[in-house]
Formats: sequence, structure tokens, C-alpha cells
Amino acid sequence: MSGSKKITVCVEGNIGSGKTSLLDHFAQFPEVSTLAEPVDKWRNMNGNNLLDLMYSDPARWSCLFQSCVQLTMLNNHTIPVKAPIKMMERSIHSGRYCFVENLYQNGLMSAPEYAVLDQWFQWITTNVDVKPDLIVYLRSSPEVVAERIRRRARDEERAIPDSYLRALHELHEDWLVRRCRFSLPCSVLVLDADKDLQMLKEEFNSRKHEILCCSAVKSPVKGPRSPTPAAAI
Ligand code: TTP
Ligand code: MG
Repeated sequence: MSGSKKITVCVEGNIGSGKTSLLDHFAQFPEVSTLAEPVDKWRNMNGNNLLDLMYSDPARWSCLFQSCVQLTMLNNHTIPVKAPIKMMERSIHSGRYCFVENLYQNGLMSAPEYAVLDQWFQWITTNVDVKPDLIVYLRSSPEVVAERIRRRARDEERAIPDSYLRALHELHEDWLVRRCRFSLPCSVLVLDADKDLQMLKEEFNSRKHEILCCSAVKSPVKGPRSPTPAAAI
């Protein structure tokens, strides 16, 4: 594959759906460079825990937090890697279409804040190549991720309401499955992430070729309700 275009695979799915596990699994392959979990940066931005601020007082901090998400995602999209395949946890697109959208719809982000974040997003997606070649969607039910979030016990996430996870789930579904409302930057491969981790790892192995080879490169999906490519929904 050397000399040919590099491929970017973005792993999406609700909070706690298993994105980091998928990246950890694929980090063993020499043809893949995985990028560190972005949430670690959000928890320590020059010593400031922006994730904690955001959950403690979303009306005050969510705009700043989402601005930081957008910046770290832009960085991850554009950072060069040595291996032919770059695998990232999330993308600039889910920040905008799932999280910013949810905060605004719930009245936790004001209209001017939403407008400025959106203008940044529009500028970036028009002027910078942040287009993945494939999105792997770890599709989960809100009840399953709620239990995983409870078990992993990230301090900042101790009080996430079930309604928040359900709303995020619906926005992921709108974007990646129903393909309504938001633009899809590439093809989507859907995996059932309600399975336990051991079964999921078996699926990562059996579908390694689909997850990494990206038939999507040859037949990109350009926007909402585009034709369904093979091996993707
Ligand atoms: P995720 O990006 O979903 O990462 P995760 O590590 O929880 O997922 P997985 O278990 O599948 O590996 O969320 C990290 C935290 O950041 C979570 O509390 C939600 C929050 N977040 C936002 O508030 N806004 C955003 O735009 C993003 C991407 C995350
Ligand atoms: Mg993670």
C-alpha cells in the first residue's frame, strides 16, 4: 500500500460503546497507526479538566469544551502518521452532529454559541481535508452503554442521565443509519456493539478486512440518503 493514498478510519458510537477497545485491538497491526484517546486531552488541557467543567455546569462551559473537541479533532484529522491506515477515535463530524446538536437542542448551549461553533465547523470542513474514508459505527443500545459507563466509573461521568445517552443515541442513528438531517462524509460499516468485549473482539478479527481495507475508498457516499455500498449499510 506504500506510495498510495493513506486511509483514515474513524470509529464512532455512543459514549461507552467500545471505541477505545476497537482501537486498542487494531494497534497490534503494523499497517495501522491508532491515535491516542482524545478524552485524555480534554481532561488535562494545560492542567485544566475541561470535561469535568462541562459536566459540572454545561450551560457555562459546553461551548468552550466543544471548541476544544473541535480543535483536537482537527489536529487528529490532519496529523501525519507513518502507517498506511490512520485509525481515530471519533471525528470532527460527531462532535458537531451529535454533541453540539444535542447541547443546543437541550437548551444547554445558546444560539450565538451554536452559531459560532457551526461557522468554525463549516469553515474547517470546506477548507481542510477532514474527510474519513470509512466510519466504523459501534451501534449500541443506551441501556448497555449506561451500564458500561457505570462500571468503568470515569469520575466526570458519574451523573450522566439516561436521557442524555438516549438523545445521543438517536443523533448517532439520525446521522449514520437513518441518514437524515446531517451530511455523511463517507461510507459506514455498522457493528453490533451490544455484544460483550470478547465476542466483539472476535468480530473485529473476522471483519478485519472490511474494517481496514475500506472498499469505501472506491465508492464514497457523498451525502444523506446516498446509495448503499457493499459491506456497509
Ligand atoms: P467519547 O468520545 O464517546 O469516548 P469514550 O472513551 O467514552 O468512548 P468509548 O468507551 O467508546 O471508548 O466520550 C468521551 C467523553 O467526552 C464523554 O463523557 C462524552 C464527552 N464528549 C462530549 O461531551 N462532547 C463531544 O463532542 C465528544 C466527542 C465527547
Ligand atoms: Mg474511549
